[in-house]
Amino acid sequence: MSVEFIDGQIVTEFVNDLQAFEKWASEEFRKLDAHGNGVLSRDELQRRSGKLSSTEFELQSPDEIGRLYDVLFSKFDADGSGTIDPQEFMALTREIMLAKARGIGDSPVCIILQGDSLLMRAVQLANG
Ligand SMILES: [Ca+2]
Repeated sequence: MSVEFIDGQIVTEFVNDLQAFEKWASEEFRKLDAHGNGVLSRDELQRRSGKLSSTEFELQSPDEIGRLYDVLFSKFDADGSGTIDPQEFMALTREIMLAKARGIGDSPVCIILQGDSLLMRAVQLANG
């Protein structure tokens, strides 16, 4: 765990680095896929929101993040199957991170990073 300053541009550049981002997204998908059936349920996705709210984005309450995931889940469950497949997950995660990048904007914010989070990868990439 470490404390880093991060701005929206660092996040945006990482998300737009398709090779790095797709590698992270596929690893994260496998971790979230608790049932190992190759798709994510709404409940499997919700576990992630607790992690994000407690470590990386303390300004957002769990309720706010829950509502965000409700909206995004229905938006990105493109085929209406009630589950998110890897391709849908990547689109979902990308949209969330770009939204967070816009929220952070040009003013660096201080955040606590943990091991394998996407923002940690973004900071490592930016620091070379
Ligand atoms: Ca689906």
